[in-house]
Amino acid sequence: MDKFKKLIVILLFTTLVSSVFTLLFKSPTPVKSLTNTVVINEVAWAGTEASDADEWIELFNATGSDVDLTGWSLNATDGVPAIALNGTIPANGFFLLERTDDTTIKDITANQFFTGALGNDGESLELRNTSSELVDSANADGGAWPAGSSSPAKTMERINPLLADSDDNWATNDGATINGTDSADGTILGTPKAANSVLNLSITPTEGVTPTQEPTPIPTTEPTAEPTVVPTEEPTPIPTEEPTPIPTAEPTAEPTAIPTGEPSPTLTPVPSPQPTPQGMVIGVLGFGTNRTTCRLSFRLASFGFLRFFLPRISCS
Ligand SMILES: [Ca+2]
Ligand SMILES: [Ca+2]
Ligand SMILES: [Ca+2]
Repeated sequence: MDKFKKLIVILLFTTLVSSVFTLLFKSPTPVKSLTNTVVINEVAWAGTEASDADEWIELFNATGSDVDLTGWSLNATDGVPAIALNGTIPANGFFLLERTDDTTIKDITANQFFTGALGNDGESLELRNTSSELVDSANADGGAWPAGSSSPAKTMERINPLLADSDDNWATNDGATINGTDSADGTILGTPKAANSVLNLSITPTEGVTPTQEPTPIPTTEPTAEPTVVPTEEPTPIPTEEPTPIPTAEPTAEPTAIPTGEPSPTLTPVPSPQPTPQGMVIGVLGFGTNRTTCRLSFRLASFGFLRFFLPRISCS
């Protein structure tokens, strides 16, 4: 049993040692090139308003890690200036090179000094790493500087530090976004150790990886609002005139019957022969109770078409 236990221990130990050796001597993952991770970000080739000799250059580290620039170089292709860099540029930070001394930008401390003038007619600058690999450039195609001005002394600023050097990727400081003072306490028309006035991209660098250009989102056209149907005004009903009742003809007065023709004469009834009154007393004969009264009366009599009264005397 003891021999068996010893065998187990030996096997386990061997396996452990083998694993450790595998981890220790495993071929390291190749580090990606730092090309384009540190860029030439701003060039004050015209100096400052205080002095055209007060030139300065700003580098920018587009990665999330500090980069040791020692052993790197920043040279003009014509040989002046030729700067052997020394120092570290912080992650997403700046590295300021002032010409001659620290008063070029009075209120900001330089990371390094250099000598040799930057020609105002144009220079081609190259940034190379310790292996002399070209990391970045400024005005690589030569000729005049693509941006910046000498009067007033405005710097040449990189627009997008993640894009390669090209004339289109440089612009003149806008004169509004500025910082720093020159040796005469004047304003510097540039942005030493600060974001460029013309910067148009926010960067999110990935450590140790060559930053690819941040895809600028294609601005989608603002969706036009769903065309809202403009509510047509509720048509206000045109008030129809209250129909005025057609006046019915006033009932005409009961037409009075127009008497036609001559009124027929009403026949006056022929008085029937009235009994003659008792008549007029014409005399009394006798006395007392034996008295006789005689009266004269008339009686209507007719004879053919003639009519006349006949006198009559009666006594009683
Ligand atoms: Ca300074
Ligand atoms: Ca110059
Ligand atoms: Ca700047």
